[in-house]
Amino acid sequence: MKRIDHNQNWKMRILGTPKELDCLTEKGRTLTADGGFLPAEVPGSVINDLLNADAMDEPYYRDNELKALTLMKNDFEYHGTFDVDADELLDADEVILRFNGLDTIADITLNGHALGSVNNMHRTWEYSVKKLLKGPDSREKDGSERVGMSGSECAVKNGEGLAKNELKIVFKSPVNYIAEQYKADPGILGTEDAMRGFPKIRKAHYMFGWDWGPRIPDAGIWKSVELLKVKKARLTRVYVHQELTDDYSEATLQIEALVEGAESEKTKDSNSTGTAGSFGAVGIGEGGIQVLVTVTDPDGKVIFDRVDISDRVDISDGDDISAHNSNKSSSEEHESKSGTVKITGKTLVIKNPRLWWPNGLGEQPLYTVLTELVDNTGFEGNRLCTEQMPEIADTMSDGSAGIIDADTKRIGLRRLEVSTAKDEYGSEFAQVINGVKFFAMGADYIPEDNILPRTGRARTFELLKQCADANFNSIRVWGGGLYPTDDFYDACDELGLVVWQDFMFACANYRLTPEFEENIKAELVCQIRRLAHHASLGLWCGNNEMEQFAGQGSWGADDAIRADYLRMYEDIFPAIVKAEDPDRFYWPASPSCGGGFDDPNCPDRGDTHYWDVWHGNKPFTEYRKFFFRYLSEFGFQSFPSIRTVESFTIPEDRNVFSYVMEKHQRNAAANGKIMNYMEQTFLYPCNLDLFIYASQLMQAEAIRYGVEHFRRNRGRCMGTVYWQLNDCWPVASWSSIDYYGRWKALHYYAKRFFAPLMISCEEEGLLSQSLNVNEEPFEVKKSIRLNVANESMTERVCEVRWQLRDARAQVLREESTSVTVEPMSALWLQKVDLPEALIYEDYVSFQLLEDGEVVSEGTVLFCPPKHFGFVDPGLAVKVETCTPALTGADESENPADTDSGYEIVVSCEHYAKGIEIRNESDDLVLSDNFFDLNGGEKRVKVLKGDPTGVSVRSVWSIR
Ligand code: BMA
Repeated sequence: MKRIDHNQNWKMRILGTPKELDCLTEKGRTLTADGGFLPAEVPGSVINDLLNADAMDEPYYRDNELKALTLMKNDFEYHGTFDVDADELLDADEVILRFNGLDTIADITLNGHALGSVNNMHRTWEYSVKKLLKGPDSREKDGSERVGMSGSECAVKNGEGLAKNELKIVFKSPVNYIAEQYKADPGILGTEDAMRGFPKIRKAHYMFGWDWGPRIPDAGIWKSVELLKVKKARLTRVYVHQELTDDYSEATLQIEALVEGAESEKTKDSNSTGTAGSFGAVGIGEGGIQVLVTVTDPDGKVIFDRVDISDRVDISDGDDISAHNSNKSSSEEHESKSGTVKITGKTLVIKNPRLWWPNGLGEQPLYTVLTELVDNTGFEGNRLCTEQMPEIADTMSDGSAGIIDADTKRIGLRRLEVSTAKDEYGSEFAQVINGVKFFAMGADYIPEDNILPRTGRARTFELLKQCADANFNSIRVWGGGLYPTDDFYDACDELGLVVWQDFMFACANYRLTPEFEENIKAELVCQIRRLAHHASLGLWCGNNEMEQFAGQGSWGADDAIRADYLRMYEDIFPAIVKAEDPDRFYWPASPSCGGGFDDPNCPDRGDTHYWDVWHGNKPFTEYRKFFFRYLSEFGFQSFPSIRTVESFTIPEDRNVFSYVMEKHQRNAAANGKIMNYMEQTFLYPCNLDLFIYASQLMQAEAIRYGVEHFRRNRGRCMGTVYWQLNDCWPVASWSSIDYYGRWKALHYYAKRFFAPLMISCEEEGLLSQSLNVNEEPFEVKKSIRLNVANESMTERVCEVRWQLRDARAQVLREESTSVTVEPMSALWLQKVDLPEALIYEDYVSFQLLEDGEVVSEGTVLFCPPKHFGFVDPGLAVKVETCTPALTGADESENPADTDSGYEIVVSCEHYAKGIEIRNESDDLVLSDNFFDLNGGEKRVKVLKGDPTGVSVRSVWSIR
């Protein structure tokens, strides 16, 4: 099969009379007057094209979101032209036009013929188009039979053997569509942060607004368009089963290929675009069509060379596999059934496999599995030379050497399971890699942008690398967004980030009409087939928060909605996962205790979303009252850097309660919450820049307070995935990295609290007893209890030191002890009472040393920072250049860290808490930041950005 991308020669226009033209710039109004076309990018979007033409204003600036939303009340037309080579057409048995992603409600026309209508951005759409394509008049070519349409309709000849074909896609306004849908069925509701009617369209929910996202539902051809030239047959799915022996000395691979016969001229009904394919007379196996598998090890060495797996053919046409796939009745999607066979040939045994591990636990070696479909009829003896590299073979899959299709997958050899075994507390929820239970450490991922063409491989990779740099081993793809692109999973495979993958259903009720059911079944099959081979894919999860909300009757969920709920997530979805990805764990919802509306957010079983801190206004000390089994959401908001704020404001807007700032704060009452928590924590920060700094520190402290507690209770708790990693536009939110990639304090904190070897302190002080300064005086307990968490596979022998100090950092008392920490465990030290400590003037510092080097450290106060008697720490900062090779010691545990060759040296005379280092543009990424110093100095590496003109501040500055 040959793929020809069809992403060039596109234009776009606003259909009809654009509504409320104020949403466009003056230039935009001129350009689009009288239905004028603008150049279009594919893949791309309406907003992207209009921005490229200066036809609209930046939607993220001030309140321009409103203009963008008005724009989306229009319909849009995309128009593309492409040439088809006559010889190629003649050569193909079938030509398929494939849309990898259309957003969302659209009608497609090819050369004036309606191909079909689409209604799901999460699916791919295919149409068999050979008969509709315009080819040149054969009489002018070589006398062979004309391809394409009949003579009278044949295209005007356009150069040698080429003719223009015209593709038209009309996108309906997503805003109007959901408004109509809502009117027709007002009982289907979801979160009030998104626009009414959003559950009724299979378009990423967040695009209609969320409690961190704007209402900017862009539209367009968001993924590539391709023409697939099929000869005889093609591979529609390759599934790699793997099994590891209990001692991990052998991995057995079994490759299962679905081969779909081309839709031949004879079998095809010209009025339909979706009739079944057929192999016709071509058989499977030697002499007919063969499936050959080549496996290459992580070093590029071929370990299985074109092994024929066509010895076992299931002529039941792979029906069990495709049973849930698509629409039998609809002719709109080309999904042939009866023309498909399933091939599961001999198994391949890899001795001493190099195992794939999550970040921090080992390597991420990836094997390559190349599956080739070879047509031996007419190619007797013509076998491709065996040294051929997979890439070469892939590009040659055009039939020239008998290869008619090929599929390349990179896989990791590992056993990745989830244990939900019952135990003394309830039931655990623990991910198990190669027999080892690991503590999941990560964050929830939301889509990176509302304007999808702004995203891409480099940006996604950088974001995920920064997760690995911060010692993440996990990431949850939250269900209100999109199924990320392949780039996302490639990066997770390479970086060792285990993906918790929600299906894209969140915070909404759905009505399971037959049409909706067919649509979502096809969506699931399509996504599972695309993603199932990824080493990083940890589990599939039915939805975000719907078991909890439907169960409690939110958004009008009644018995009918609940019945549909159960059908979807506890019947249809697991059956599809079983058919399409049988080796993977399925979990009905997040949070859940396993389904059936059985106390979904129970703290003692399954996964939990804990929001009493933040949404419930509880102090973050509340975290210590719980021992969740796996915390898949908990979070705390902060403001992004002042530089990020400046990007969307004018000076007059720069007050957190201003109209524009509130437009960029989507969680109702959140600014009040920040003020409330601020009041409990810090002195009043007297300007916006300080307020932002304080809000970030507060967020970081809150999440640290939780994570350290849960890691100390490793075993009972086996995961902390905080809400949320990233932003989709510049906004105040729960993220740890903002829209522009700026690290908030939380991301540096995460790097420390997710470090494999981590010391933390469970202190007793005012925070855990009473924050009311006017309470009748009582004896405040002051104590520390240290804990060392070891999330690594080796036993660690370390030294623990702690000191009681005064505010000038003078040591009043100190102790040290040596500890041996078992692999994958957490070790408590003895509690130490400190009756002599002065609540408002003394603090405790502690360090964990390995081979004489401090690998983890921290400080705790006995009162809230606002009441601590900080003295001016006398902070100073300087930048030094150094040659990385000469400095030798790499302080970081992260081999992924890069090094610019600059070091920043921070020093102080007295205790400094929450030291922030930043440059003018606030775009540094450092090996550490927002740390405490007990006097003395600390050197940090500059990993990204220009350190010229750096400045420092600490909690002492918050006044
Ligand atoms: C959760 C998520 C999101 C939301 C977040 C913050 O529960 O699933 O719906 O954005 O909380 O409120």
